[in-house]
Amino acid sequence: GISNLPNEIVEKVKNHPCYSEEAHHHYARMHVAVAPACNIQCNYCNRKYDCANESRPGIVSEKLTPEQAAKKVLAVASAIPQMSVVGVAGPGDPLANPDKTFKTFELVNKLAPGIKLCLSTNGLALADHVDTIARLKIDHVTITINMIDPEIGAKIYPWIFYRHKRYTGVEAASILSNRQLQGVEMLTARGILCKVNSVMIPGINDQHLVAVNMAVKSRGAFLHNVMPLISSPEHGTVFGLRGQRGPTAQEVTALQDSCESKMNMMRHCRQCRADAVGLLGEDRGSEFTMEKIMAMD
Ligand code: CLF
Ligand code: SF4
Repeated sequence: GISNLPNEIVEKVKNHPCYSEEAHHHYARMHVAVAPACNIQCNYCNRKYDCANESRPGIVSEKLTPEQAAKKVLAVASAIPQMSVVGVAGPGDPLANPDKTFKTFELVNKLAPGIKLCLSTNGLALADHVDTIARLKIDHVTITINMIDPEIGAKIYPWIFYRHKRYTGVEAASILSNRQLQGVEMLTARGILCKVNSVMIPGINDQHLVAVNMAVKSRGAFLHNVMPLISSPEHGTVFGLRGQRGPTAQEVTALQDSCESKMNMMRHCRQCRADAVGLLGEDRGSEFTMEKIMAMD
């Protein structure tokens, strides 16, 4: 539970449905899909799901401008009073679209003060934006970290695009890993709550995620969320991981158990869409398309 945490942290998590297991029964979140571009390639990506950008069936998210996103936030906030958090989590990487992402948060701060802001990123560009994140009072940041060993990373990430240059293989994974861990350190040094999501990929990083858990805990991450790779033919193409199986529920639980003694583990993640609206596990996004919101005026 959250009751044994310091007061300032309890204040930050008590109505955040992902950071507090208790809160997820009562508080809702919404994602606004304002961030189409990405600066890396994950082998498991198909850009429909977030905030670990999973691969599942579904329609492509409705992409919004920051102004449309703010309008949608106001419409949802008045229809769903339990909506406490607005997240930008895709469909690409929010920090590969910094102008759109931060403009959206600025507008939400102005038009709907009191709503918590949440950001999910692969971490490559994070260190460049920590000042802006702090200035806009984005109190919750999720980084998807799947490895700390670049040899393993090379099997997950075919390339990254960093400082105007494309990198591949072990070199790419090494840059990404250094940036991710630096990002965790910079956020926690500022008192910004940092959650780490990891996608569990059997035979690739499943044994390794205990080491990832220790690395992020020692750098001050608040919560670790191990999520299963979702991979089956009916879920469509998984970029670069064709034929890769996902872990069983038992395998995920066993890994969560072996990390639990060291750090808070999130066990109620529902692997949301980049435009999800509502309580975790429910998706009311189709009630709030831009077309319907415009018709509400
Ligand atoms: Fe969204 Fe992610 Fe913020 Fe939550 S989702 S950006 S931290 S407000 Fe939550 Fe959804 Fe799991 Fe993400 S259940 S996929 S952990
Ligand atoms: Fe896809 Fe996200 Fe990976 Fe980018 S960071 S390739 S959007 S899963």
